[in-house]
Parts: sequence; C-alpha cells; structure tokens
Amino acid sequence: MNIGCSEAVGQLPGKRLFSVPLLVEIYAIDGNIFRLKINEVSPLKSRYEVPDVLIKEPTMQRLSIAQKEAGILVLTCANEDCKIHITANPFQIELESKGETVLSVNTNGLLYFEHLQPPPQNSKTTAQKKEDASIDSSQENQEDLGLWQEEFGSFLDIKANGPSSIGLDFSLHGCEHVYGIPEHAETLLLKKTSDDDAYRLFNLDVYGHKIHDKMGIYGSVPFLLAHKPNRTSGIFWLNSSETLVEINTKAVMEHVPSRSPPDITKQRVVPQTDVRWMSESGIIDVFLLMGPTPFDIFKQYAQLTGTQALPPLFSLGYHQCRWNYEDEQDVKTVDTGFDEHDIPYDVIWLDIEHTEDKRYFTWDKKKFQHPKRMQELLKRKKRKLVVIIDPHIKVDPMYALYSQAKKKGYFVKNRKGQDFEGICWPGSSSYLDFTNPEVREWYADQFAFKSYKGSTDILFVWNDMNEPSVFKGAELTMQRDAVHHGNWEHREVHNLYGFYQQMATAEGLIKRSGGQKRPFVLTRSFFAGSQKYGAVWTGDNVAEWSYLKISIPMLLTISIAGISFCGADVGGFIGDPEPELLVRWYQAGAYQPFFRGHANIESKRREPWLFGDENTRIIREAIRERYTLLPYLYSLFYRAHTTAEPVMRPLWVEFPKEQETFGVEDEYMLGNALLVHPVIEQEATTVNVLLPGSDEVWYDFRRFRRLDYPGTLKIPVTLESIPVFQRGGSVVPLKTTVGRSTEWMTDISYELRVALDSKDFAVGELYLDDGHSFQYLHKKQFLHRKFTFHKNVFSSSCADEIGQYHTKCVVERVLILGVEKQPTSVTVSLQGKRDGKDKEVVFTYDAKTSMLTLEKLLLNVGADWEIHIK
Ligand code: MIG
Repeated sequence: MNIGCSEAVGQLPGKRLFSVPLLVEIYAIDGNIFRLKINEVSPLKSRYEVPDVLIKEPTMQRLSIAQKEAGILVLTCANEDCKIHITANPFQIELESKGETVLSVNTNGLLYFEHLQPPPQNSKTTAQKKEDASIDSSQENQEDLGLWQEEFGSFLDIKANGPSSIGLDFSLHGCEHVYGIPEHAETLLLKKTSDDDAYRLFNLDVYGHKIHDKMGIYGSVPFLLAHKPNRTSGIFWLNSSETLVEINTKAVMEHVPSRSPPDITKQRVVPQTDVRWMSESGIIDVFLLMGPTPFDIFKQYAQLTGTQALPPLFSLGYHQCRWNYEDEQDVKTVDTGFDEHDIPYDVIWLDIEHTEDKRYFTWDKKKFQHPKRMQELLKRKKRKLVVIIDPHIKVDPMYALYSQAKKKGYFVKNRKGQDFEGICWPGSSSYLDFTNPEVREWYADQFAFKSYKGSTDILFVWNDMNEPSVFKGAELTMQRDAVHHGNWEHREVHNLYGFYQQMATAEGLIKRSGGQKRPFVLTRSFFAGSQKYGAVWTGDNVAEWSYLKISIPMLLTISIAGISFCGADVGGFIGDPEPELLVRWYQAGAYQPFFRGHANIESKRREPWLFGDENTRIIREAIRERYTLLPYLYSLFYRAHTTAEPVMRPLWVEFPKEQETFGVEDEYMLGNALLVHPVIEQEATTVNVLLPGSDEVWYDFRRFRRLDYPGTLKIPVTLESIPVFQRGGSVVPLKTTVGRSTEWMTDISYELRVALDSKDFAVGELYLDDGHSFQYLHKKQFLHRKFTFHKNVFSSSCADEIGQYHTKCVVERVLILGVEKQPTSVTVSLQGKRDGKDKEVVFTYDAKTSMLTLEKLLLNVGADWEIHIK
C-alpha cells in the first residue's frame, strides 16, 4: 500500500533549498513479513534496486484501514494479529503484533535520502570533463564537487550520479540481543557500536583479517536478527552497496497497560536496541520479519531469499586442499597417503598454480599434462577433484576466454568506457561482468566438457577472489566508478559480485550434466541468497588458537543468515599450526558443515599423517567420526534445504527462553540433537560446558554416560576428546563404520542412537537419496524416515509418503540411552508381516550407563518396523 509521501530536503548548487517528494510503500507479505520501500517519486535517473536476490515477487496481503485521521493511519493485516501505526509528523511507523509493539521505524528520526541532483556547474559538466577540466575554484563549487568525487589515497572516485546515500533507523523493543550481518571476524552477539566503529558490509579481500574487527571482509548478508525470550524478529536490508550498521542498546521506560484502576499506568524499565542502517546508494527496501520463533524467522528469510541448496553427499565428506598440490604425482601421492593411513577423504583440491599462468579453465602443461588421466584415477577411487576458478581474466589476446569476452564486451568497464583493467594473479586482468545475464550464460557454458578441456564429471569448482579482489586497487577492490551492465556503477552492485559468479558457476555445472547432477561450488564472497548456489568459507584465517576460537561464532552468524553450508580452513590458512592446534582444529571441523583442511603456499606441508603416529591416530579418529555422522548431517542439510533450519545453530535458537544461552558462542547445536563444545584452548584439561534447559536430559555422545544435572559442567578432556552431547528426546542416525570416501559407504549399515528424555520419549529422522542427482526433486526418489521411541516401543515409519527410494541398506544396531532397567525381552515385528512371529532380538544392557544395545538387527532402512522392549 502506498501510504503517502515524505520529503527529502536538498540543496542545489546555487544554495537554493528545495525538497523532493519521496514515495513510501508498505506491504504486508504472507508469512508475517512487512516490506517498506522508500524511493524518490521521480528521481533524475532510476536508482538501483537489487535484482536476482529475492526468489520471487513476494505475495502480498491485503491491509485494511482501521483508523485514519489527520497525520495518523492505522492499518491491520488480514489475520488482524498485526497492526501498523503510521504517523506523518514526525514520520514514524510502529509494527504491533498481538498487542505488543515489536519494532518501530524512524524513532530516532534518522531517515535520510540524498536525492539525485544535476551535477554542479550545471549541465555542461560531465564526469569526464570534471576530471581534467580546470574547475571553478570558488569555495562553493569545491564543496559541491566534494560530493561528486572523493579521493581514496591515490584513487579518485567520480560519482556519476553524485551523492545518493540513504539511511533509516529501527528500534527493537525489549531486545538487547542482536545477531547476524556477516561477515566479520567477530563475536556471535553483535556489539554496541561507537563513533567510527559501525559494522561495515563491504566485501573485501583481507589477508589474515584481524579478529574483533567490524570492518567488512569477504561476504555480506544485510540481515540482522533480534531476540528476546518471547520473540525473535529480523531486519533484512536489501541493498548491495557499501552499508554501515550502527547498534545501540539502551534501557527505556515502558508503559505497562493496566486495566484497574484505569488511570494509573505502571512503568517498567526494558531494554531497547536501536539499529541504524546506512547505504552508499540505491533505495530503501527493507523487510521486517516478525517471527515470532527463531525458526519462523529462518523460514521467513528463506521465503524471500531461498534455502540452502542440497549439497551432493561427497561434499559433506572431508576435503584436502593446499596452495598448492604441485603436480599429478603430488596429487597421486597425497591421495594414496589417505589410504595408507586409513583416513577417509572425498576431495582433493587444486589451487591457482595448476593453471597455465593463472589462465582459469586451463592446465599447466608441465605439471598437469594428463588432467583426465588424473581424474580417472581419482574416479576409480570414488573421489573428486575441485579446481579454483577466479573471476579475473588475464589480459592476453591469445587466451581464448579473454579474447572472446573482450570481443563480446563482457568485461566490467571503467568510467571512460574501456574495459576495466586491474592487477591480480595473472598480472594485468579484466573482470567478467557477472551482473549481466548474458555473461553468466556464456560463463556457464565454459564448464561444458567440450569447452573446458581436461575436465570430467568429477571436477567441481572453487570461486576465490570474487569480492572482487584487485591488487593495488583502493582497499584491494574494484573502483566504485567502474561500470557494469545496464550502466550501473560498481558502487551499486559491489556486494553482489561474488554472488553472481557463484550463481553462474553453479548453473554451469548443472548445465554440463544435462540438468542431472547437483553442483558443488565453494565461494569466498557472498551475499544474501548465496545459499542457493553452494558453500562458503571464511577465507584467509591464521594458524593460531584465536582463529580457531573465532571460527565458531563466525560460522554461527553465517548459518543464521541463511547460509548453512559454511566452514573455516582447518589448521588455519596462514602460518604453521603446532600439532596440538591442528588436532583440535580437525576435531572442531569434523562437526562443522563444510570440512576442509587448507594451507598457504608458504606453509609447511600438513597432510594429516605428518605429525607423528599419535597425532595421526587422533586426526584419523576425528575424520572417521565425521564419516559415521554423515547420515545425520545429510538429514540436517535436507531440513535446511526444505524448511530453512540452519544446520549449525546457536544455543539460543534451540533454547529461546533460556537467557543464559543468548551469548554462548563457544558451543553450539548441530541440528536439534547434538551439542558440540570443541576444545579451543591450548593444553586444555577441562572444558566448561553449558547444558541448557532445566528439564532436559543430556548424554555424553561418545561414552553414553547420562549427565544428570543440566547447567554448567566441568568436563575433563584429553587430546582425544571432542566434547559432544546428545539431547534426551532425540534419535541420531549414524553409519556403523566408515569407507574410503562417502561413495564407498552407500551400503554400510546404520546405527541409530536413541537418547531418551525425562518422559522416556525420543524422536528423530533420516533422509536418504542417491546423493548426487536431482532425482529426489524431479522423481521423488528419496527416503524420509521417522524414528520414534514411545512407551517402550521403538518404531520406524515413513515421514514423507511421496518419497520412494530403493535401498538394500539396513539398520544393524540400535543404542538406547537412558533405559532405567534391564529388559526381560526385546522383540521386533515387521509391519505387513504380522504373522505373530515376532523375532527375538539379541540385546545387552549396561546398568552403569543405562544403555541398551540391540545388535544384528538387519532391518531394512526403508521398511516399517517396531521394536518392543519389555
Ligand atoms: O590471497 O588462490 O583465500 O584460500 O589458497 C591468495 C590462492 C589467494 C586466497 C584464498 C586462499 C587461496 C589463495 N587465495
């Protein structure tokens, strides 16, 4: 609904005050979301509105007018739970849900909108002329010009449209805990900002980025979550130019409505968080997500930007990377090393040195003479290859990719209209303009087997340097006045550049398989919605304990901002980890969504077996544990894909009423069943683990012991320990053993880990499909099973009748934790075979751990069955 006009005041060069009308639009969107759009009614040129991030035009709901008087408008939503109060003077909007004011807009009056103006010196001045022409040196003109061009060191940024920034403030009532807006090497809980210290969203290549810094690094998701015990809400600021976010929490007096006596209003002190967003350009387009639960927020955000793509199963295995694996022999030796040391792994990676002088899509002719042969070897071992493909293209007329793109005009231009050239790995380079759909299509075609010589269907892709990184550029990135498709300046689309490259790459991989296979693409730069195209990692971290520690809140923040498939370089990219740190990092990574060991070109070799037998053994254990956990992880990814639940979640998401969890960032939940507290301190002998929830029961995931008292426990640890706890009430599906890679494990049987809650109940699920194709989607070839323990019956039933998938795989073992006394008999009955012949089951009971073990079950994982315990 267009609710009227506000005004932006501006100044013409001649110092004449004038104002332009703004159009304010408010929409109610299905699913408890509001959208607020503010733009000039008739800007001199159209202003940038972020395309391609929303997965569809949101479905709008009717708003009806509940009250209308001079300067006041009250609107109600169809369900009448929500009300919007709008006042004209001062311009403010309040969103109310179920009688509670959740969020208000412009409370601090910080709405601003630099409307477009004609350039100074009237019409005869164009950006180009300004650069070289001698400029009227009167002070007035200098000031005006100052708004049209800015110096960054030796760089001059000429703004084609002049100043065009925007900003607005929001107040979150009753909230003092806010989260989100990755990417920063920062705590999970967002901090108050002081002057010059706003959270910055501006994608940059920051080698060895500092910890506890609000400056932007590789990716940006302008999505903030606010939480208080009875409600989670969210603000999604859809803008891809440089954005700053200021946060201020304060205590305010709130009126408590009381009925009797009517004229006495009580007051109480409540927290309030004010969040101010500012962007360099574009329009104000903001989505206000009303929750009320954390999972509602995730759904609402996914409704706008999409869910996590379902990864191919192999990509959830362990990845071995380094800058660089030198040549084919090196690849072969490392690959064999894993077998010799009995360590599973799925993917070996090649960094930039594998190419012919950093010409992507090519191979170094000496070191990688027979790329296909190398891939065939890996394929026989049921493993994959990932190669790096950066967005910069070497300026070299002999390089087909370059000359074609040049001829077609596919590069980003500089402000003079020539191809932008910057320095990057290959030397002088131009940058593909991925914002152009035609360029993306062409780029996607480069992945076709016949175009990409030496590639096979086990080759997948890694997009790096896509902030974009430009050596010797201002802040190591592209000039803001570079020009993209549609004549948009780089400043408008900056934070979207990496998003588009990953989009085009993922499309290319799908296309080359004739639409059959799921892609895998890792990207360093990302934006809201990148989850649809693959995985992200946190870039160039350092082999120091502090970076291991910060990786947890960084990944949690990325996860709640919609991108579940994320990880940090295991071991730390820069430098050389001491063995203890490396071991601890493997243990942490084994329980994180994307699990890749990586190292800098200057770092010593660090394949898992290079640190002595004992460390090799412990790393092997951690990686093997990851592989046994894959059925659970894969099922979590299916949930992320279908219902937008983050795989890795902050504790508060699972325990939204427990205040003590709100700031926890040294442990987290993996799904709703496992609490993980990685050891991140050097020479730790104990860790303090918070097991939340007063009526929860927790079990040690590896020793099965029941931990009777929730609260903070001091848990002794050795170098082998990975403190993981299973929540009572859950069932976790595992594999009984591991294979050399995920593909070797298809037929390995399952173990179900059942952990009873205080009511002797548990429920869990398993998702299963072929692991690599889109048949789960197009032909519904999948299994989705539900396991329930209730009244001493453990049963397997179908969770989704639509899915069909044939498997010979069986459940071999069931471990039930928290069984009070030894049963006298355990029998199993297969549904549909009710011939009265229930089979006896072999069981053992351990009174010390109160664990019941059922073995040699051989129950088909797709069948319905019941196990009766008496
Ligand atoms: O700054 O391609 O973050 O993972 O190994 C160096 C070489 C460029 C940065 C990536 C890193 C990768 C490296 N790249």
